[in-house]
Amino acid sequence: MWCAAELGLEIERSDIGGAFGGNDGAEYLSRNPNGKIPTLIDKDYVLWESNAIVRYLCDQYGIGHWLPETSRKRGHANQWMDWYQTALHRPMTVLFWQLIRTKAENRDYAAIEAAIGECANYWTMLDQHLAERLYILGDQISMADIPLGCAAYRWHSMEFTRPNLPNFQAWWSRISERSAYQAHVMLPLT
Ligand SMILES: N[C@@H](CCC(=O)N[C@@H](CS)C(=O)NCC(=O)O)C(=O)O
Repeated sequence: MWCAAELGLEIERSDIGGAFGGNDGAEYLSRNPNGKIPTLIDKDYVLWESNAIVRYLCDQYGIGHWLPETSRKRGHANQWMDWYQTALHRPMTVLFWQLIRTKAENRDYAAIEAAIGECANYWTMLDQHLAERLYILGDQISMADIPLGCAAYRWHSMEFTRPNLPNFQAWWSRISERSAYQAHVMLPLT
């Protein structure tokens, strides 16, 4: 939704899954057999996997810097997008489930500590990468910032002690000033 808003696209959002349900019904499963969200429906075109959706939106409707113009820049954008999915997503999901969706008395604090440490190591890599860049690919925001930008909000919105990562924090502050990010990402964690 953040990506679509940045591209100026009007998308009707239907809340599915979790407390809303509906992702295990035949209609939804016929579009996305995983029963997961998100699923994008663009006229007669159906697409699932969030990063694939971001790439498609930027490719089909992207303006200027959102879809990097060279293969090499797209390579780096894809690298960081996939890195989020394959490296950060798992420990970030542990934190989200433990701290947001599990009552305090039932939490696994060893798992939480381990996940904080793992995420901190990954965020430190990004912090080093951002030492000489405003955004993940350089001077301009691009599709590469979208998955990590969403995760950065969650990282800063849960209660635990975070390491001081000045470049990462400056990047996150920059992104947090964007109205599309505020409207679609900076929402209560539930
Ligand atoms: N790799 C997939 C992950 C999809 C996924 O796990 N979605 C979760 C939310 S982040 C979901 O559908 N949860 C609702 C449920 O399982 O009922 C993507 O990025 O789209």
